[in-house]
Amino acid sequence: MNSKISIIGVPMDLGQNRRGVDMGPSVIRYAGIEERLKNLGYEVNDRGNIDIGRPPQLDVKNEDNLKDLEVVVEANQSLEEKVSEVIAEGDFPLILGGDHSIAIGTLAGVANKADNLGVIWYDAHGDLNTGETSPSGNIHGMPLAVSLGIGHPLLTEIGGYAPKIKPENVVIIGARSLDEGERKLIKEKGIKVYTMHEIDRMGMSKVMEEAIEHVSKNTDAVHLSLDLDALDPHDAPGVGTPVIGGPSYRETHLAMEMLAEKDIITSAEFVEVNPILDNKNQTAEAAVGLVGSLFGEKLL
Ligand code: HAR
Ligand code: MN
Ligand code: MN
Ligand code: MN
Repeated sequence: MNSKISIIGVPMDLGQNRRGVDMGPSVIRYAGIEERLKNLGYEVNDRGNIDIGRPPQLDVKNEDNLKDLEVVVEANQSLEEKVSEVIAEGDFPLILGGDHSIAIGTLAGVANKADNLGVIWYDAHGDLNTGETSPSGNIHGMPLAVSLGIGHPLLTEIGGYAPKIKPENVVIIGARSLDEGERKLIKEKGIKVYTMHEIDRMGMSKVMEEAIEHVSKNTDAVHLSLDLDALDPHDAPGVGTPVIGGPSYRETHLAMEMLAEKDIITSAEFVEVNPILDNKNQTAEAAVGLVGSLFGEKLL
């Protein structure tokens, strides 16, 4: 693992309806992320937050069924630049959300420097909607589609190129809420998905073995995009769109440990922590625990 980590906060809450997720970066910092990583021997550079040029809250969909498109585009452009800068300086980019729409900018920055980027999308949702298929118009339900080059050109062209990733290099883990259009896209593109059904049947250990194999094949870098709503709401209540029946903290922890063992992750983001909906910062603390295991923390 890279010994230098740069943290970038993205206080974005315009990709969805519930305010509060903009405080995600603050509460994850408060839960001790920097100290946790320093204790593991990493050099940590907290680069502060991306500025979100934020208009009055309208939550109005434009004619393409996209809420707050312009602000989301602008923030993701700044994020793309910041992530590119961090990678150019040789650091591991660790991004703290903010809602999941920020993965658009993260992936734009990360894929800039990789020829074939693998992606692990750990999420209760597929985030494969477009303005046409989205039931909500919320851009946080679209970043994986956007990164595959599918969606509004203002989003897909962030960073000045598209697509960022190829469907065969993506693995979705933990899915249990997929919309009609997302299912269609998964089949059309042949995207590898481990839903809760496969996790229940195979166990997390086997799922991760296969997932790691899948994203390491033919790739030169691997990004982890971890949406805290992937976890069961018992273990991560502080998220805007909880879905019952998810992997536990323990199972997710094991997934992170297996990624650390294989040492394949070259960038990561932890998103969707909403302290207003949380129980005494439990979800931010879970996020920090998972970051610890991703970066090699061991009990003995
Ligand atoms: N699929 C639904 C939509 O597009 C709900 C998406 C919820 N999204 C997230 N991201 N929290 O995973 O509106
Ligand atoms: Mn998501
Ligand atoms: Mn590339
Ligand atoms: Mn989700």
